[in-house]
Amino acid sequence: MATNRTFTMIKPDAVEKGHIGAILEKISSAGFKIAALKLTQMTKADAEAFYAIHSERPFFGELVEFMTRGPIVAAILEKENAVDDFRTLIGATNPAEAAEGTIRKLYAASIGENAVHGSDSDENAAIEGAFHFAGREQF
Ligand code: RTP
Ligand code: MG
Repeated sequence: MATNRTFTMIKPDAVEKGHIGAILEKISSAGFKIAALKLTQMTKADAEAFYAIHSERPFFGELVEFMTRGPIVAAILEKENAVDDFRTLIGATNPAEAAEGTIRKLYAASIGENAVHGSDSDENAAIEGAFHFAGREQF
């Protein structure tokens, strides 16, 4: 399997609770190399664009409100099979259904406030990474 990339955000709930360090440690220990990293905050327009695919879902307004309420950590991660392996590391969307030891099982409170984002395809990883990082911020 070739080395490739995924995109992640440590969401406002996990940042508020002081879990940035612990989550980055889990990510590094799982073999992901950090190719880009920053603390930032999305505007309402940013979140509406980033989550445009969910714009017709009933939770869209809540999702935009949540994702913009405080800073996030955005990162591009590199590893073999990065997209699938990262989604395994974070666990199911609903932390109640997430496997033991996963980031969402450890740090997420609910399906809405679930601590981390992980891209769902190589194509979306590239789009989402470019949404948050200029070329010169990617290593
Ligand atoms: P993500 O995109 O954040 O990695 O999460 P995911 O693929 O596991 O889940 P997705 O279906 O893409 O949903 C995106 C985010 O929307 C929020 N959500 N809330 N209240 C709800 O029923 C609900 N469902 C989804 C979550 O923050 C979810 O991660
Ligand atoms: Mg998703």
